[in-house]
Amino acid sequence: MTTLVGEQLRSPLAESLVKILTNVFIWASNVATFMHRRTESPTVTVTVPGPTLGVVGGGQLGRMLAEAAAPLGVDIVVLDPTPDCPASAVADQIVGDFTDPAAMAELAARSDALTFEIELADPDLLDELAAEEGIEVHPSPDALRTIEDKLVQKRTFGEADIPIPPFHRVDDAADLRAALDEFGSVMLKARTGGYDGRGNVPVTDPEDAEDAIDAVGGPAMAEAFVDFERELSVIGVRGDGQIRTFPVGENVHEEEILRETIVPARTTDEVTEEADRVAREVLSHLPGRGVFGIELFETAAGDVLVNEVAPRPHNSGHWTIEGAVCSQFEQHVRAVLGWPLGSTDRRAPTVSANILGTVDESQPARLAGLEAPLSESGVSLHWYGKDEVRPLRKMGHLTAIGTDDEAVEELLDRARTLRDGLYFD
Ligand code: AIR
Repeated sequence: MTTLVGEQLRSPLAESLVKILTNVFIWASNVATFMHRRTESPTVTVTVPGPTLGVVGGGQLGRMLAEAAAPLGVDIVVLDPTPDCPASAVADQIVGDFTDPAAMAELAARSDALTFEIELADPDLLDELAAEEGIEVHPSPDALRTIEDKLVQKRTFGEADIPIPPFHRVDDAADLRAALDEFGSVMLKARTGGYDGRGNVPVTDPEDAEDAIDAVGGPAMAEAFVDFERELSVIGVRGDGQIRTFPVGENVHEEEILRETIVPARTTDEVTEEADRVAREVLSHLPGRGVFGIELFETAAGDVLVNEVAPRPHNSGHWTIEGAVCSQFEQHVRAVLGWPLGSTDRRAPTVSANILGTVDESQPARLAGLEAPLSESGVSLHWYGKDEVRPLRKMGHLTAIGTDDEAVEELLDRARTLRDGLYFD
């Protein structure tokens, strides 16, 4: 009987029938999978005009966000107090303070989702808009609250057993002297508001305690001075149920200001893996979707400690525009809107070099010497469009893409030489 059925099936008519039935089955299961996916996660659609992302802050980060959003069909509107802020060249701008409720309400009214590119954004106002207008805000204002106060930030990570340098709360000179007594040298940091080295004062001598307290000008925290081997950073992104990290970068700072980022970092595989692990751990304690910049110290013993975290795209991730498959700015737009994330893979060894305000006094910004970088293959210029150059202000950056044959030191030298040939006249 079995043999008979087998022989019957081998007839041409039966074989065609089996093929048809098989195809119908495959088609039906494809439809079922598709319908299942549709109910699991909504499909991404764009319209004209596209979805609008409202951004608190319209500096260079807002500008590069808008540049990345355009190809996705996403419009950007920024809120910034400076008329004609850098982002306004590529996005709509509402001129207003970050803490002005009416300006924030206008931003929410014009947007489908809200984010921020500066820690001066007000988490309470963002929470109110989320509750009253039902607008999504990413990252969560709670992540901003944790990060904007450096003492709260370090306490949160310390309680989560994330490796950090030891620290103390400092409200007055006596607290600072106690910290010096315990740690030897410290970095005194304003708890809020400081960035690009502003609000950070290194202190070793207890005699300097009063002056240091005056210099930070408010509630502070003192961190044991870390004699690090090198500084690293990881740009991480949390999307809708996904977490991705970019390859680890190595950062060169001078006077507390980032000068260059080198990818790949010149460190061991073990340290690279540990940096990625620590960064993912940090991300798991910061709610909401979006890009986070995690700055780390590598100690002489090969340990990795968290220095500082930013709840936004970060200067040390600018290399990803040319150097990675999907940049930190595009990832941020995708993440905030709940869209699938892009690949964080590196395309090539990459160095980014900041163009800082190499002037003694503020003056109208006019950058000269651009012939060389513009003539060089694999080098890109990003000018932020700030009309005034101030001492050490971030005015733009150069990115140099290399090949796996070229030592990253040579790429770094090339980027530095091109950047150092630029001047404000
Ligand atoms: N920024 C925000 N936090 C740290 C940095 N660097 C970026 C944001 C912000 C801009 O710097 O894009 O809007 C402000 O730059 P400036 O030079 O006007 O202080």
